[in-house]
Amino acid sequence: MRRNYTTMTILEQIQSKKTPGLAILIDPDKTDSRKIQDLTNKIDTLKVDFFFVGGSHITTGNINETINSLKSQSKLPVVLFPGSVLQIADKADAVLFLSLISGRNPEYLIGQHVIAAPYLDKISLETIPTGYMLVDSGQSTTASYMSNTIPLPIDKPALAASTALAGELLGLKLIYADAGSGAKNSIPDEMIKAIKEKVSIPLIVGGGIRSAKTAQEKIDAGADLIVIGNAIEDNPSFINELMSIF
Ligand code: 1GP
Repeated sequence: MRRNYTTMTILEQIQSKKTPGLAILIDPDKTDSRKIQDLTNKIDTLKVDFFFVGGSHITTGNINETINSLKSQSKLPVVLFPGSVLQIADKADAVLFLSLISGRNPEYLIGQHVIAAPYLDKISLETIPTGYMLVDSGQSTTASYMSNTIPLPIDKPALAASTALAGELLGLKLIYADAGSGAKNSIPDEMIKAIKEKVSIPLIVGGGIRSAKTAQEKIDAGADLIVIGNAIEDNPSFINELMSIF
């Protein structure tokens, strides 16, 4: 069963954006309703586009409680960024249906998707086919460990561009280039430019962005949507700095 949309879908919102967007990544392990309230009080909802919710490895957090807190305190759409099928929740507005195209682990290219498909069909959640590319950030990340994949080398922009292009040719609707949560190095500007030269679908960039200057550099290089998690978790006031560029 497919949902009938009377308003723009999340994908259409991303595709039709004329200016670069910002998504705040909320890791259910590292938040609670008080922290979410503190954050939502600081947000100018005209400048933040989405909450992304998920993580490569969730232990104590609860996806549904996190979504409920976000929904009760903000009108921003909540998009799942799931580390596994266990993180799919029907209260979200959409899910990034991630195919880990930088890796060669069939479980994250198609396996988890087959497990999730009947449930996604049942709950009619907007499902956005997304090519997910992990890029080496200078240290091992939970995402590469949990997915058992080797990230793209940081100094191979052409390889990243070919991977993204293959994703687009396969029919994926978004590319998400991620250095991983808390990455030491963010995605290099040169790599972002190389990907943008090859693909026409929107490019999401995240991982290791800790300053407004770095976020601006990623936007200038061609990122359509920036994702920031740790830097805002560590210092919610960082959002004020970001507001000057979005
Ligand atoms: C991780 O891209 C996201 O998957 C965000 O990363 O937490 O380092 O901002 P950070």
